[in-house]
Amino acid sequence: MPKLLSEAQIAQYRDEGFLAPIRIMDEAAALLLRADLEAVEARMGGPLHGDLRHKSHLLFPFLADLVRHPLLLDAIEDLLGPDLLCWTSNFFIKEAANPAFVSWHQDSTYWGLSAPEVATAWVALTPSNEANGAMAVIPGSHQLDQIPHRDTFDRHNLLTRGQEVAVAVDETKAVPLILKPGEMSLHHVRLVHGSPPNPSPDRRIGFAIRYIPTHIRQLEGEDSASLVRGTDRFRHFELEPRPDSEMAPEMLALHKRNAERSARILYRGTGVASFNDPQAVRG
Ligand SMILES: O=C(O)CCC(=O)C(=O)O
Repeated sequence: MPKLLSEAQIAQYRDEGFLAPIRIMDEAAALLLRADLEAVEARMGGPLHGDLRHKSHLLFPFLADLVRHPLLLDAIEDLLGPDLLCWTSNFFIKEAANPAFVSWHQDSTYWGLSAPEVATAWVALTPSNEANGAMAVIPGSHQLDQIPHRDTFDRHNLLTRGQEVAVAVDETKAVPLILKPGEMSLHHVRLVHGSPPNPSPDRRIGFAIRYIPTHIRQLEGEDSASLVRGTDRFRHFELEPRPDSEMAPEMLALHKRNAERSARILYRGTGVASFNDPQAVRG
């Protein structure tokens, strides 16, 4: 008996590689999360940047709660089973009237994970629609194997290497994932997806949370993750503690070490050393 999704939604995810929209909180609660983020940015004197956009749930309690949101985890459990790690999270913030975009890609390309049992919950903190650069997906493309990608390092591309699929994408098949604040989409790690720039007068903010079942391994080096539901009988990842205050010194140290480790995995073979490197366009 599934916990949140219907049998039809689970079948749709298996066949098409995505689901949207799924409401996990009301609009007011999502706008409060946006306010939490923007209060952090006001304290920092500018938009969240570099490393701080990744695994931010290790630094900010409101995001530690979001990656453990019970309804969200119910949906993920319906797809991946009861023992769940949050492997990472990434803010995808497109500023108002800004050229930032995301090229067509499969998430699996550089993540180094042992099997494509990885689901992303992309949680909308603002509307995400065709007017502000919503993510679009190619239904069923997750059933392809890993597709070759080329790195572009385009400075407006929000991906680590500006990677894009090295084959033609039939954009006539693309489906935009239209979300209101408090809704999420779910997508499979092999699904081809991307998003155009945001020409609108407001920011478009999505928080992408990557979940794996505990039996998955990291094949490209040491890695860590947060146990968010069930038990971890495998211990393939170093388990991360939950933060209880904002940017606590010990969590900042852990986050820095993790960022260095993930940069080694994600940028392997490129000469780029960290998410803060000027070439590391994401963030
Ligand atoms: O936020 C976007 O527009 C793209 C997000 C994305 O590529 C992802 O969540 O994997």
